[in-house]
Amino acid sequence: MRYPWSIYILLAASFYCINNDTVAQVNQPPLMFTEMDGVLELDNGMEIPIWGYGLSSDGFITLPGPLLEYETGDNITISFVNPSSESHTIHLHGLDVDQANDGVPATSFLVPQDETGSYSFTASSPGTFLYHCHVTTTLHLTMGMYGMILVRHPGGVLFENGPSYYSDAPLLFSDLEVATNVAPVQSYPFHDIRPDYFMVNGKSGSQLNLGESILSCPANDTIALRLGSMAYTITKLIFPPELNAKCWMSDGRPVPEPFGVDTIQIFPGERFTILISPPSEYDGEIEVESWDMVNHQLLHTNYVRVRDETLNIDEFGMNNNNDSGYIIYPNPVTSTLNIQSSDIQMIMGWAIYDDLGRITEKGFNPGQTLVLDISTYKPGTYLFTDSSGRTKSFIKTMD
Ligand SMILES: [Cu+2]
Repeated sequence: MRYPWSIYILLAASFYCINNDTVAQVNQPPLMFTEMDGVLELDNGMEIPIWGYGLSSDGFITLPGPLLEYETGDNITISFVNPSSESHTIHLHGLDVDQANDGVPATSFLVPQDETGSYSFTASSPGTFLYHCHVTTTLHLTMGMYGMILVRHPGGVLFENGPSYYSDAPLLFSDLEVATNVAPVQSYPFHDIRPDYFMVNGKSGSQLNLGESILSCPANDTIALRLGSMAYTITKLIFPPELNAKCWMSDGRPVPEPFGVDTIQIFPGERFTILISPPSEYDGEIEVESWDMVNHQLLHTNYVRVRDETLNIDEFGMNNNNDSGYIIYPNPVTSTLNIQSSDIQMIMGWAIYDDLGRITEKGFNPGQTLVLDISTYKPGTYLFTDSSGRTKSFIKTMD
């Protein structure tokens, strides 16, 4: 049913008035902010508008939003400021929060332009959770307003009487309709979203085959896949048998008896924790299929690459001279590293990997130069890489 705009404005205004007292002003800088002026680079190089969340300390929004990590027993307040021109919320999906703090406009509160809202709750159970904006939800979701929350026991323990593992790999599946992002206001009615772009952690296709998207651990060690879906489609994962995939948690809670899986379907809003153990010399892929929920048609397949960590060194060609796109000096370096794009392309998202393929440091730099203090790095060979795949290796030495 179509309503005139004025009805929406009236409804929004009434929610705000009723709950005005719960829109708290906080003294410290808010943890998060939201903006509607972001840009997502698609796999084909096209740039489309996104809305989203970012950390106030970073000053930029990302898709997905920042990964939030807590420990059980933490008394958490997520405060967020909204300088954007529309009202937004943060709905804490799957967490044990009371109604006033759950970010659903009708029962909680809206955060209008230039207001700060805060959501308080205690993290009660370890698990994988999601957050997203709950205002005109289909539209604000396709625009990119979501992220993942990981909760562990104190000390970083996920399973109190269960297995330990090498690292967490958060994988947030989502999709969008390009035409809606390009012209969000005209996409009326908002619920009619037909996704045509499919992402894992905001990346798709060849973007997933770059450094930080590849999941690595030592051979026969274990990675905990923290899976969650913010998609409009059904996400179907197909695990190669060599990975010995085992499901340990569903919807943020342990399953009664962990079970082996070769495929798993994740519906919108669902979460799973699946442990995988790549054998020695393993280099393969988990297939991520996106299925239309109405027509049951396969719309897209992405691949998440999993690799024995020791293979990363060869992959990066650390000792070869095939770097491209950057001038780095001095090299070798002891403390101050100057990084300069060798053409007009800006650096944007960047990461530095050590010789085991682990991320040492990462950031976002919308400029052509970057100066880093790397005095605390251990001596060794490192690789600087950016989100468009340009790389440059350098050697860190002692003073
Ligand atoms: Cu929103």
